[in-house]
Amino acid sequence: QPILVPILGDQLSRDLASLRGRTKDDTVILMMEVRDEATYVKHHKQKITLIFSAMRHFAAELEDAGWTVDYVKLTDEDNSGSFTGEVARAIERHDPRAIHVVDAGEWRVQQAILEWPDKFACEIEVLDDDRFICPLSEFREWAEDRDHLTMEHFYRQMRRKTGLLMTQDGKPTGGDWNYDKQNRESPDDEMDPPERPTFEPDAITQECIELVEETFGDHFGSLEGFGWPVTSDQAEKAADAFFAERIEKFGPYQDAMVHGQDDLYHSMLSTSINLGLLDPLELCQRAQKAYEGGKAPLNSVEGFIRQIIGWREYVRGFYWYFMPDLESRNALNAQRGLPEFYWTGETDMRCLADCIRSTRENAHAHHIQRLMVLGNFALLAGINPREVQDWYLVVYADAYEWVELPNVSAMILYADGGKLATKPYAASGNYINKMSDYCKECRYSVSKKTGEDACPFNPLYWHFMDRHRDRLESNHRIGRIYSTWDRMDEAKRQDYLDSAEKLLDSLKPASQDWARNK
Ligand code: FAD
Ligand code: DLZ
Ligand code: SF4
Repeated sequence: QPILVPILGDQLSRDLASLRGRTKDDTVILMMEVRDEATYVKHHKQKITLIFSAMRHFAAELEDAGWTVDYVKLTDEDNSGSFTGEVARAIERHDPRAIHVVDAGEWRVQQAILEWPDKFACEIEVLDDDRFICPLSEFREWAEDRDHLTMEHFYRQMRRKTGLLMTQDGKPTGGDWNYDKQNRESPDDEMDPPERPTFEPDAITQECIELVEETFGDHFGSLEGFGWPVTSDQAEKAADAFFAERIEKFGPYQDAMVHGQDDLYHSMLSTSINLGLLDPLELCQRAQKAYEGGKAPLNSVEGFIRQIIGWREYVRGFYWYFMPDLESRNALNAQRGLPEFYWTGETDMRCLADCIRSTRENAHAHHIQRLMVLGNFALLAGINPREVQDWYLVVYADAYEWVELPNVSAMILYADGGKLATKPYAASGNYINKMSDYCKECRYSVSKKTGEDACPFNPLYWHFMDRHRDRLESNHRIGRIYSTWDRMDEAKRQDYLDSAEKLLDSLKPASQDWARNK
């Protein structure tokens, strides 16, 4: 009787806890393409293609290495459509003495796994996902008794724990923990980002592209130009290119946005890290080496390391700490439907149109686009968190609920009531103008505050501040803004509010359900 080891679509790591220490002759690995996962939201076509192709490549590599892999394809005749259904069928086929599975990334799937001991007669062992640096128990211990879960404090704990960018006497390298002040360059002539490597679809990927077009043709997004890494070798090549060509300027330009230029100096590694093709700690060690070898400045390297051992680990801990409540939080009582243009890209707001174009073409947008353009608009316009959550989960190839939900609910929408962020990330057009070249050729004028031609972010900003005054006025990081508001004369304030109301009334809700099947 073998041990059955189910490996989920985002667990494609050779060093996965459930494989470690196992012998090839008494292990059957189970991988499952299932309809439930492909349709619980209507993922971007590139996202499904990426996951299926990476799963198929991973299975082939394991087989080449001598493992027994039972791979269930989406089109297999008796495919039950769910993880639990497929495990049940695999138990019939292999009669295992036990099942060893690693914790699922998403709550929904973990709940299903936790029911297996009641459903199946064999022993079930659920293992910690130790590809993350911070075990969930450690996060819980850190978070308990804190009102605000300040990421920066958590990050310092992770720096000490990993020893990354730490001196021998326990001080942060360079004397500071964080160099973000040097990381806010606007786009300028110094920028000349090289092209990132993309990977031509091979026969396996091509087959997945055809399957997805055929089966999920009505899902959002384009499959043209699919070039994501689908194996760990390709992902390593993508990482090599980042460390050779882009990390140097990663820091200074990490908040910059340029029309039509989608990657800039970002690593574009999130899809590979989240699938398990790259090890996050190793990437951070490589970044540190780039600094030590004089190839990249400290502000770039520290910024990159903070995104990974800080933000990425933090949001994962945050997700498990606050689930399942996090999903339904709506502290600002935002009730408006998501405007149709999030799906079609048809808007005269040039910043939003460009971010949505990149999202549709690449299943990717970089952080500041997700935060300060797409997210900021949803926050200011009071879009219902559920609809925003669904959108982000659908459209990005790197989106899994554990990372998407904290970023959307807590970081951009303040729907958690301020556990993650001490204030909402609300900004007027001025911020976007400073950090991008979007406004120059926009049909709206960023310097106009109200009226038909004013940048919509301007009146919406004040409308947001005004409607949430009760909650935000006492917030020491944002409260001062109300003295500016109060100093305006009554007519000007009314002008802002009227312009915003008009805009809000003009937002067309989506004419079809792009996110969920009926
Ligand atoms: P880089 O800019 O090169 O950053 C390096 C790495 O740091 C990323 O690959 C990622 O692993 C990590 N990272 C950076 N910021 C974050 C963050 N806020 N949370 C977690 N990890 C981070 N990232 C996802 O992986 N999946 C998501 O579903 C996702 N949804 C997001 C939704 C919103 C509203 C926002 C504001 C951010 C979201 N992010 C998400 C974080 C971030 O935008 C992406 O990780 C990043 O754009 C990926 O591109 P990159 O690999 O070039 O990142
Ligand atoms: C996102 C996704 C999709 C589209 N399809 C599958 C699949 O068919 N089989 C699979 O194992 N995983 C898939 N995934 C990723 C899972 O949703 C992911 O592993 C869980 O969200 C983790 O909890
Ligand atoms: Fe966006 Fe406003 Fe600038 Fe237009 S003017 S690109 S809407 S910020």
